[in-house]
Amino acid sequence: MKVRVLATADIHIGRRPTRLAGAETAARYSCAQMWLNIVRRAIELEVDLVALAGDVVDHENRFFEASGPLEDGLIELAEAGIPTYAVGGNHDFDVLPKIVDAVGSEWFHLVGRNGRWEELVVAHDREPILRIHGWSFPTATVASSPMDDYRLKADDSLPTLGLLHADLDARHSDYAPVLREELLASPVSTWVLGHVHRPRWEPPRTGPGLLYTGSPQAMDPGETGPHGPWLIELHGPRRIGARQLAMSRVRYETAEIDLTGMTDRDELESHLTASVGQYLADLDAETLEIVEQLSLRLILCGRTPLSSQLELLTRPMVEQFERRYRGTTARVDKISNETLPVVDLQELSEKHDPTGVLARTLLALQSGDTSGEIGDLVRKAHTQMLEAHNASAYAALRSDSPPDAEQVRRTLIRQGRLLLDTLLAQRGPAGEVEELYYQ
Ligand SMILES: [Mn+2]
Repeated sequence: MKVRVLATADIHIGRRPTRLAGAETAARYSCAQMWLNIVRRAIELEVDLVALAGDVVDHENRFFEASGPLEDGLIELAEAGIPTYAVGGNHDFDVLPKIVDAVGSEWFHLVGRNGRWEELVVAHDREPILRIHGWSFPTATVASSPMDDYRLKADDSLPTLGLLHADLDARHSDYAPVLREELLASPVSTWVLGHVHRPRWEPPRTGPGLLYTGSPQAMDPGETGPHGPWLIELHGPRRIGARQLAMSRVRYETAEIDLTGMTDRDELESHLTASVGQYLADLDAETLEIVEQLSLRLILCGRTPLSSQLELLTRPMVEQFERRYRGTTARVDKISNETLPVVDLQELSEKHDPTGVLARTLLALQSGDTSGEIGDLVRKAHTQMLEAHNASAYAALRSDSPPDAEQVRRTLIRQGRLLLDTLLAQRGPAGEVEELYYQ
């Protein structure tokens, strides 16, 4: 028999996504609304149960704000005959037990109260269908692995779901640090984990599957990519499938835009607008259908004479830019300038400082000059590159042909440009002011 579970964690009821335009942080995209949407999806899908892996509620001081929507959802699920199993996380270790007791429903179970592992068996028409092993945070911080006390047993008579809020492979965490080996050595069919907001599913191989459901509602620019609850199907203790239902209507993304060749404000503006438009048009149809608010962080790269003015030139874009494509509205949350200035080597070569020396060397290398000092430099570099090429440590890469004089020259130019950009960036605007001052 197939068991279907709608699983999620880190709903953080009480919070709202950040960095959206004012009006849009309102009810429609709140985490409370996401919880109610998840409830309705669970009922539509007629799942056997809902599993919540902690941090369902954002904080104790959100008790009144959170308890209403949480209770409403639990009651809707109960009326549809769908039980809910939850463990407490570091955010709701205190408030979740209170809400469970307040609801007092046989349909809502807090598993592993007070940091004690607990096994519950889920039944359907009095037939056991699934075992749950769960552990709840007893306090806001837990600096040791909950797996140290895990003694529960499981066999292949029923699939077993491990429900835990924990920090995977973070040895010195205050939030229930667990090691992958500990989880994989346990007898459960799959772990459903909370705490990390980035979703990740590792199907079972030799041990259990590992699912970090991630936050169902994307809440800040760090939470990129699709977000939503997961539908887990257990066809038996070792045959498990899981897929994300990308329900978050808010999406945060980062896009890189190359500004090479841009020389004035108009060109820059139309290039940025076109690039964001293209980004939207390239999203797949399913994403466009779900995502209503796309919050973009742009990283500008390439080489442009506008490099030093970009903060000023792009400020209006961060404040006012808005572009729609079908039902999706894109806005720019932040622009990072990683462009490099266009360097005039000829002009720089007149200078009597390290950048001048480097500029003269680069001009000579680019001209193909092989006389005097430049010739010596190329020959020395060639000898050293051949030594590295023939070193026993790189024997496995020996199939590459040894560098010839032309490759050496090109490597020197590339490294010289990098060095020059680094020197110029260190000198920066402050250095220029200083120069003026002393002139
Ligand atoms: Mn947490």
